[in-house]
Amino acid sequence: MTLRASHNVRSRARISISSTTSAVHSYNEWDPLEEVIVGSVDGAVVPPWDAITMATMPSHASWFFKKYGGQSFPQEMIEKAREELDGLALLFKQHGIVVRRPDNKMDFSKEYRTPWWSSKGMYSAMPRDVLMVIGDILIEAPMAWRTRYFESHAYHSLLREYFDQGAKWLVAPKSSMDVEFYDKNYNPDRPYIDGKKQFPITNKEIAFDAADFVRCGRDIFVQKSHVTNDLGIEWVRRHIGSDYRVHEVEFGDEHPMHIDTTIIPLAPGKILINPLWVKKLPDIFKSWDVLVAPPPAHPFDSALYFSSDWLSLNMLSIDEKRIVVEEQERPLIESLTKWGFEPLPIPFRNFYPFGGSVHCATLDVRRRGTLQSYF
Ligand code: ABU
Repeated sequence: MTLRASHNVRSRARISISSTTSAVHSYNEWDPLEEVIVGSVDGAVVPPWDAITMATMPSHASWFFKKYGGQSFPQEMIEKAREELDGLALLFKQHGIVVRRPDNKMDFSKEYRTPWWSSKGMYSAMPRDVLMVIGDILIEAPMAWRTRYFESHAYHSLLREYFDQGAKWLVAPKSSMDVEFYDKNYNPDRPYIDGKKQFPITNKEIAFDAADFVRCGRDIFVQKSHVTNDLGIEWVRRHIGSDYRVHEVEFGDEHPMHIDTTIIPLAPGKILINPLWVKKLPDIFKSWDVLVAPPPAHPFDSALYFSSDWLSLNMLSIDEKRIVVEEQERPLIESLTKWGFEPLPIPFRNFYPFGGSVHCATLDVRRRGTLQSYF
């Protein structure tokens, strides 16, 4: 049933609210993709150098962030990455998928303040980090970097549209990100103390990035990371309700930030793993086929990345067979083909220095499918 309602007496606009179907609808990483948000690098500003960026940045890339922190990304980098994002959007359109882009009304170069600190940056390049879709719920993540405090606003006009079209819109409480939120004793050179993984954020307040969660229908997997804490995981668990089971997992990445280069579910019963960090999968996957990823194609050209070398695995499935993958990742493309998938290679190398690849650059807003249990 479609209800029509006037949402604002001062505006003559009428909005259409569907009570039965939502424009937002996605339960897993592989159902046929119908609508996707593709990020934008326009106006991207390098994160200022601070304790939290230092903790999560590979040391080989630190010179770049020390030099350019708080300034625009070099224009040439932006232009090359923009071209690749536009190519990705075109590929989706050619496959009949609706593409949405952030509205870019944010000025990321503008300094902003909270009662505790000031910052600026960063971009609307990575909708995956900021937003999560679980069924018809759109969750705005609270984030843990000061430079990303207001980033979700780059998507607010889209979120408002999705809300008008029936989606639930949940905003997680933002932490103060004051000095006590960060662990002043955190030492990146001591990732474990007494066998316990160390993180630069505390549990003083709720924090998570959406990209630390991965969805397999009723079962959702999450890792604690440099941007996701216990409270953040508990907040998601409580708010998405009893249709879902949230499983906390831990792997061997010493500096984890985002799970989407660690375990990559590709289809019911099929999961790709990063062999460097995943020595053992949780028992729940025991009936699944485990595909072990080959090493990334060019591990040594990553001097500027603020990510690991494993962006090769940061892919997006448009259905159970077809996967968008970076074109230079030949070993991975060959392995996926051998396993019966149909990789769709695209140039995306120039996007890597912004800290992600195709999965990070997108948010699968709607996939055709139903809520199921795959375990
Ligand atoms: N958000 C993708 C980055 C994960 C990684 O550094 O491997």
